[in-house]
Amino acid sequence: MKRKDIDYSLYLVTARHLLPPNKAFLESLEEAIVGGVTIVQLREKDVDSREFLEQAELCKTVCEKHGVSLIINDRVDVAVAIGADGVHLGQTDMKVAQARMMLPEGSIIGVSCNTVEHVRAAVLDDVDYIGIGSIWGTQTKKLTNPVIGVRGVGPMLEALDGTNIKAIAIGGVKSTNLLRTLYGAVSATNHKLDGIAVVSDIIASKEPLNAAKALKTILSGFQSRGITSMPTRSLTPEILLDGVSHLMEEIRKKVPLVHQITNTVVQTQSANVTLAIGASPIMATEPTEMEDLARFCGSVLINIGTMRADVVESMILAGRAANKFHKPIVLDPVGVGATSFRKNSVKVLLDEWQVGVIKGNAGELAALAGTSEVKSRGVDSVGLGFSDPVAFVRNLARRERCTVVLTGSTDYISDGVCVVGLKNGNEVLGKITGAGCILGSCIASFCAISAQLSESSEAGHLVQGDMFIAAITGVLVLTVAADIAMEKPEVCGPGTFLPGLIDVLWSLTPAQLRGAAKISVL
Ligand code: TPS
Repeated sequence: MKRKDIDYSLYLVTARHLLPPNKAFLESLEEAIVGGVTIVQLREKDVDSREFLEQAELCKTVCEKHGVSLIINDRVDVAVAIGADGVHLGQTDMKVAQARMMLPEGSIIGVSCNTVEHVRAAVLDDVDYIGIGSIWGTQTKKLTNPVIGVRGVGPMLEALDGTNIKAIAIGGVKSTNLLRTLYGAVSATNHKLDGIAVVSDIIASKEPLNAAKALKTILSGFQSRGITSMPTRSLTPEILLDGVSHLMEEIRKKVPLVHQITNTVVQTQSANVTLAIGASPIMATEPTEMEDLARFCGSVLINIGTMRADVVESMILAGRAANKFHKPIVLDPVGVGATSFRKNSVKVLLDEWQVGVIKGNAGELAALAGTSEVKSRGVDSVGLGFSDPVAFVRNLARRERCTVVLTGSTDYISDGVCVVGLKNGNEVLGKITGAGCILGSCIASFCAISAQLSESSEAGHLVQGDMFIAAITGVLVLTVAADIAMEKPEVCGPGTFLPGLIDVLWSLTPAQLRGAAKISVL
């Protein structure tokens, strides 16, 4: 087989000790291959050479029967002895150049990589593929290196740009997190994975055929949707406002439920604003009801404003369930730069699930992106903000693979390709508590209706709906309503502003919004 013909999409790494009781190794292996495994790595730890060779011969027979490649872990001598297709080398195994000298011409060489430096070395060694791991925590291998996280894969893939080296993600990958893994493990340059490798999800299964099939279905659904390619849009304010008007009309007709785990300071006003724009709020934090809620709610808002350690679990479960049912997640990382608890919690959440929209002020988004360009005080940002906010939101959206809303005197919104600037909104919004939080509720409500209207319910589509238009709608509705509310004779300050705002939200029409919207495509 020529090197380039190898299909790395579903890569099985073996582990005989993980087989369920009464399951024979070769039987399991064959079922897994029939279920869709495209390449096999025999991984034997703590066995003597004779036993390793025997197992390798047996595996080779099964693999050859089904036309899949067999790779040997670590032991180059075993690979040579049985005529395997190649070897997989860890960072502490034999060096690539040495292995290449021992192996026949055309053999596959793969290397485990945990850092960008490892990837660079693998590129210099001109290996055939790299195994990027561990993506998630795993029980299968004692990890000596840190868990990378789905969001850590992008820079490693980027280091492969311009090469022909294939990339596989490994470590805790399961059918339950595969879509999240595929969706998130993409570089800002749109370099994607060529496959995923699993041990326990297949080997420890009593039904390896079905386990492999489940993974295969998600893999092919994902590929056929081509969801990882950035959408190319040529948008004008008019086209965007058509989309906004449509969502404003539909939300009142369909009244989507919006699950909100939010700030306890502003729960009531968030719920009232949600009702006023035509959606229906559910403010619930009990971990055991998260999955049921995701089933029938249109979206979930996660706001960390008054987050406690005991709510993190609910947030994880809520987002995981939302991803499972293809419902958008809106993350409001309130004051994320203020404490390490918030910073760590947001990292956990973003690694765990694929978010649809992230909304924050300059200080919050700077903290999230890890730049020191913007300073914050408590939950507010101070100073001038970003020198190039357009590039900043676009890059963050690409990196997190979601829509990003940067709030400020101009609000910037990007889906990673297009950036719009919105200039509505009133300074009185800054004088009531939780203005940002109610904006999160507005965005989540329009994400819910957008998802509900989107017809695509294929397995490959992790985030349904048009998050970009939904976020623009959420921001415009609130900020235009704020402008109109301030014109009302009965509104004379922050106290009367909030009820006035809720009244305007309640009666705001698409035509009114169109007339007042200050939107530009940047
Ligand atoms: C292609 N490796 C990293 S995590 C892990 C292993 C064996 C355990 C995953 O188990 N890349 C390739 N082959 C390898 N052997 C490694 C990396 C090293 P589970 O799927 O049960 O979490």
